[in-house]
Amino acid sequence: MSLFIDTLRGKRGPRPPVWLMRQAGRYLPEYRALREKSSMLEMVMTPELACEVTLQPLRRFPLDAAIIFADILTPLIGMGSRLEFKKGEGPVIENPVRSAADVAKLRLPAPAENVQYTLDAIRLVVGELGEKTPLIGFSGAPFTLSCYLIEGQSPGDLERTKAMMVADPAAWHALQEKLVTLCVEYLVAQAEAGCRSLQVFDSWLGHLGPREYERFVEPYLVKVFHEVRKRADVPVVFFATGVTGLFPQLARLDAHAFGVDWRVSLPQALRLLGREVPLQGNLDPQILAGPWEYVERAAREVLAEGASVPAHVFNLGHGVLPHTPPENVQRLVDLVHRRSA
Ligand code: 1CP
Repeated sequence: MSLFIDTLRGKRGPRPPVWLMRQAGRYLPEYRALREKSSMLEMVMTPELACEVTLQPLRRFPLDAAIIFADILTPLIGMGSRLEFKKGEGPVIENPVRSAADVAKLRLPAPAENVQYTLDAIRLVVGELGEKTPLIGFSGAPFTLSCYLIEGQSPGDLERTKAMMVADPAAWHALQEKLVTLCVEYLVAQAEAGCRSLQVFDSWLGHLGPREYERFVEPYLVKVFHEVRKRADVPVVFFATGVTGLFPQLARLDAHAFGVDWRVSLPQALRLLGREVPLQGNLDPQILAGPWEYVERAAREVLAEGASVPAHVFNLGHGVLPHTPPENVQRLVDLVHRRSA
């Protein structure tokens, strides 16, 4: 039994469960120490290291879930992308996808071949965590993965992505079909390896308006949820930022719960979604990095709002920032744990 899993399935417990997006990462000195010796990709691709980094925040804080240390971009390597994480620049893909011919060249190896290192890391983490703390697996959504593949770097204003969408729809749709398969197979494989929940990250979706979302993205995202729910019996969360204007459309996804960023209140998000569904969020990560007195006030406000929606998983509205004091994370987790509904 797990408070986190029950809450995602719509069952309210004595308090909201809490985990934080990017809870493993540069704000932790023990992460930076390992990172000095290995690159980001080496850490992801070495199951023992990925397992260690996944567990680091759990050793410090009594979090209610762990998330496997990987990246939404690592499965693209097996498709043929030459991916690097460059210091100060973020991800760079040396051979971006710019044409139908580039799309045709993308391979679709099975997860056991493509991301065996992550599946092995999941088995190690699950062995360490046992029954008590569930592990979350994740994937980038087809749209956000397309943004990185096409732009070849942090997507910016999505100039080339939107150009392909409208100027070469055949290439766009062929790319989406491949990425739906990648995403579904990757998520199902993570559940089979022991993940008890899955999260789909569509971090760049907020750059689209509702009409282009409906035409170029929605059919594929619907398919991802439909297929994953058919094949894996674990709750699946959808997360994107800046998508308040797309909530009426996103509500049609067969997701167990929705992650909400800090730009909208939880009750307002629920009204826009228009259906009774558990929500996850939504403290502003920038606030968490500031003075504790204000963090406390803001966190209590999130808790109060969370009490008015069908079920609430406490989280940030986006990932933990590198300049966040670990002390604030400690106090935040304690604050949520002291809360009983
Ligand atoms: O040490 C370092 O320099 C690496 C920084 C880092 C980390 C810790 C990157 C590079 N990825 C990760 C791990 C990661 N990425 C996790 C692991 C688990 C955890 O949360 O503890 C997760 C869930 C992700 C997901 C991810 N990667 C997303 C979706 C969520 C989001 O933040 O919107 C995205 C967009 C990425 C791409 C990515 N990877 C790394 C960076 C710096 C970026 C963003 C670059 C950009 O601005 O486009």
